Amino acid sequence: MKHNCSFRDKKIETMSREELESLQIIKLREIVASALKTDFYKERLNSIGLSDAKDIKGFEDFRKIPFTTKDDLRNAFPYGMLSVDKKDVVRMHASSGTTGTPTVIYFSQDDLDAWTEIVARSVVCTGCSNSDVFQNMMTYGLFTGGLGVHYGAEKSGMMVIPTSSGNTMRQLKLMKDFQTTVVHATPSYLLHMFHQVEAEGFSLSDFNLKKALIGAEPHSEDTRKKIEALYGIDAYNSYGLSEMNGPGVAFECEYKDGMHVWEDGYIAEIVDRYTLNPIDEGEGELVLTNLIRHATPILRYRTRDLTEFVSGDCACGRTHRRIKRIKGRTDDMLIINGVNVFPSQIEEIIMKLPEIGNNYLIEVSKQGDLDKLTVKTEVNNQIFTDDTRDLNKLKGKIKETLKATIFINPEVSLHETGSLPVTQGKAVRVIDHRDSN
Ligand code: DLL
Repeated sequence: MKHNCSFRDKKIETMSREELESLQIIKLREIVASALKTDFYKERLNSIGLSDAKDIKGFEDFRKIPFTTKDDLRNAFPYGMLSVDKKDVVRMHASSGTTGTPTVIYFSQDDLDAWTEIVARSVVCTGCSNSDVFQNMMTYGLFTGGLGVHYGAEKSGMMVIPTSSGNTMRQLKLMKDFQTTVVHATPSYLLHMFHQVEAEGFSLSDFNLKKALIGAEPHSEDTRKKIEALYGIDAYNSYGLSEMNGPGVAFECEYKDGMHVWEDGYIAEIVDRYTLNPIDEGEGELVLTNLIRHATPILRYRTRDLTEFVSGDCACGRTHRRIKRIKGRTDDMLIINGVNVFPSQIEEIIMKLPEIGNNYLIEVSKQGDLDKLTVKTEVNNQIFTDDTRDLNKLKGKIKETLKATIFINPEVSLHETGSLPVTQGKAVRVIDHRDSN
């Protein structure tokens, strides 16, 4: 394999640890100053005696800041985390909350510029250059994967084809017509797309694909290798979350040996998943602080993602620390074809319907290479009459309501009261048949 390491900003990407850490502290003070302008952080930071960002002298002070959680963001909905005047906000994105309330993030133009720069750096770090044609197959919309990568990819000089997700026939046609060299997609979608190539009347030799940037959902090293072998390309892991802007938090370089966390943009900590104390070695929960988004500052955010730091230096020469691929989550959030869903969201929706009984079960499985969500629910027995129209109507209603809220088209099956399994003790509501390792 050819290693052709290129830097976008060599000075920043190869800073010494000392330089990086002093830059982080400077940026931290600026972001804490913005945080103190929000109702939420003003109260939270004042409660630990922090009322002036200048009081942050180093990492010791930083570690006194309490963690921020998804629930905090949800409780601050819609504007409790906003630190600037609404007229200075130019974009918002949102992702699933644990219940119906989404978590929302706002960007000023400066915030978007900083994010764009970091995404441009990320794609260059995988070897992309202005001679590439980049097809962005991630959803454009509230999800950050589409628009977030779009501007960074443009900034890197690539020609961007903004296809968004879905419509495989059209994706393949555009890949052929414009000789796309790089795609950005979820790994599950790329596996799925491969099986459509022949079915849609194409052959691999029609394409000029060289690379795939894959992320937004957990996947194994074997999945990466499978994608690489099927298409004859290199695939690079990309990690991010909307609370930290979206994609561009951590990216693999050409050596594919862990993802570099851009430490001039984020402070990464790994904490013991039980004690929540920061650890330098071993697996734990990733906690991130966003140093570059001032309109919605988020400090010490518990991502719930499990990973560990990669030790040693990377052969590419970048000094920004690397994290290993995400091993799992510490909460029950499911990622279904790249879309985040909490079981509590599903429960909230179905339990509002009067026909629904007490027990339900959520099953996630693989259908081909894509994930499939099945919601099995007990219903009042009156509905099981000879007339199946009532049943089908109810099924349709549940499907539609779920689809409108969680953006996933589930299979729904209805069961007689008392027929779904009941577990002793804590109810088991979710069975995940996928193998995510
Ligand atoms: O998934 C942002 C993104 C878009 C990342 C495109 C990469 C590419 P959210 O919808 O907020 O944001 O979901 C964030 O997805 O906390 C992880 O659990 C999971 N996740 C994201 N990237 C990876 C990855 C986007 N490379 C949540 N490996 C995160 C494993 C990932 N899990």
